[in-house]
Amino acid sequence: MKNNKNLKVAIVMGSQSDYKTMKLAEKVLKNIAINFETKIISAHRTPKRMYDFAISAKKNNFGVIIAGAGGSAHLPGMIAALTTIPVLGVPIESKKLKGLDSILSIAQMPKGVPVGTLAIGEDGAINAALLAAAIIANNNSKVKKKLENWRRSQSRSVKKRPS
Ligand code: RP5
Repeated sequence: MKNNKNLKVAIVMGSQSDYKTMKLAEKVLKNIAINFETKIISAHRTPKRMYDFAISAKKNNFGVIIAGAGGSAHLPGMIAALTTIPVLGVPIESKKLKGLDSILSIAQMPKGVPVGTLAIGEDGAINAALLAAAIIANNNSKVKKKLENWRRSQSRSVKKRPS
């Protein structure tokens, strides 16, 4: 890793069809001013692209990888097998099983290669970005402040009474 202070986040996803969910992660990272790169990488359709990305992620200065995948969702686990950079998996809501297939595939990693699994769909994408920010914040005080501001503004946005 070149510079511990300026680690980037990678947002990868198995298909163009995942982008409507994963773009919410981009939105949060933009808001917290974290550098990121977004790519389509499929474990089964573009295995070489996945391999090349994962083995060069450290030298490319990525500090966290967010991987969204749906169905038989092996992308996060396969990337995690190839690098020790923390991998956060976002289970995409699949058409047939509403994301139950995705979340079980991502969460049920056998011991030895962990993937941090978030909620199915949009909530998962947003929380993956917030968790990535929290990991980056450990070594980056600017990001830490931005994340704390984000939380404060969320609290302020909650009305005291329903209307
Ligand atoms: C997975 O298959 C992708 O992550 C996507 O969620 C799912 C369906 O892909 P498409 O058939 O829409 O390209 O690899």
